[in-house]
Amino acid sequence: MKTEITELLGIEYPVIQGGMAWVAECHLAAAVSNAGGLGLIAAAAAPAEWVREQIRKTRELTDKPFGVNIMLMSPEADEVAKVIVEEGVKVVTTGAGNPEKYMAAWKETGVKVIPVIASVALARRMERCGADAVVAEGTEAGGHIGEITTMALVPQVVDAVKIPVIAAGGIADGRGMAAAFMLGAKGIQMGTVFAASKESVIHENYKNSILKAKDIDSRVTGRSTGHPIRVLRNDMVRKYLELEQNGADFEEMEKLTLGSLRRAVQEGDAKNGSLMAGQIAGLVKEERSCSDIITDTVKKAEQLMGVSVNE
Ligand code: TUI
Repeated sequence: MKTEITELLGIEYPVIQGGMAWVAECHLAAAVSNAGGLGLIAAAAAPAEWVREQIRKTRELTDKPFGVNIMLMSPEADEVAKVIVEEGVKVVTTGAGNPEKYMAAWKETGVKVIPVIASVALARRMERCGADAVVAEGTEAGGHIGEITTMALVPQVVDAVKIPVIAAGGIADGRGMAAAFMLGAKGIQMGTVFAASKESVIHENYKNSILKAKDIDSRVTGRSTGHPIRVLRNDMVRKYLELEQNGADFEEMEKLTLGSLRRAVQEGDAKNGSLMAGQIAGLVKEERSCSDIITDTVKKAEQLMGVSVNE
């Protein structure tokens, strides 16, 4: 399946893995890349040296292209930006901010830069400062989100920029992929379905929470603090939303969420951990390999579109 994205990145299928904090490490990244997509290591708030180590480990597990996702709110972001250059990483995606100050250094060394954006304004700005593509991520996505749905955001971003657009948020199968192409996207990014894949190293309780989730099981915490995060509902989320509704102060709410993603991913605390996942979790019913996920998704999308995407 050839599109501007497969050509830009030198990959077989225009499928990118989401940069999921604590979830997207070397094994998942390599599995997605080996399956013909673009695997990503999520730098999240991890130390830059951890990212370097993960890059080197991923290279041992795959000879295909892979990338690093930088979470721009991380205090380590400056250091991670340097590690990307030093280690010769080919692709970087960014989230939760504006990566402008790193663009010149990355472009100079030939790193392909794909910011994840949630608005037309940021997409335009990223194109002006040299982005190679953008991921337009709708509010259906898991984790830190914007306001606009994928259905409304993708065509508006497609009309606003000339660089290729990758659609994200609410996509977990070939129907979602075909819909994204109809909106003008040249590729898709999926997170939740890969978090629940066989190669994902997250605790089985977290995986089971995704597999069990229904359509209405996600909630958004942090709307009042300006950091909206989509997670699956549990005891912690109920308490958080109660505090938020009662106008509790930031520190009180922060106490609940501090370390909560690690508690979910590593300890399997499905009650008090932060189970970041998208609204599409209800569609993810079984643990499949990354290769099965990608080939099923692409096959179904091609069948629905009736043509190969380059025609
Ligand atoms: O970044 C994501 N998803 C994430 S990051 C994350 S880790 C985290 N943990 C706690 C608090 C915050 C983050 C978990 N999930 N997706 C990409 C994304 N970026 N969605 C929305 C945005 C975004 C939002 C505002 C990008 C830029 C922006 O404003 C930039 C500006 O300065 O204008």
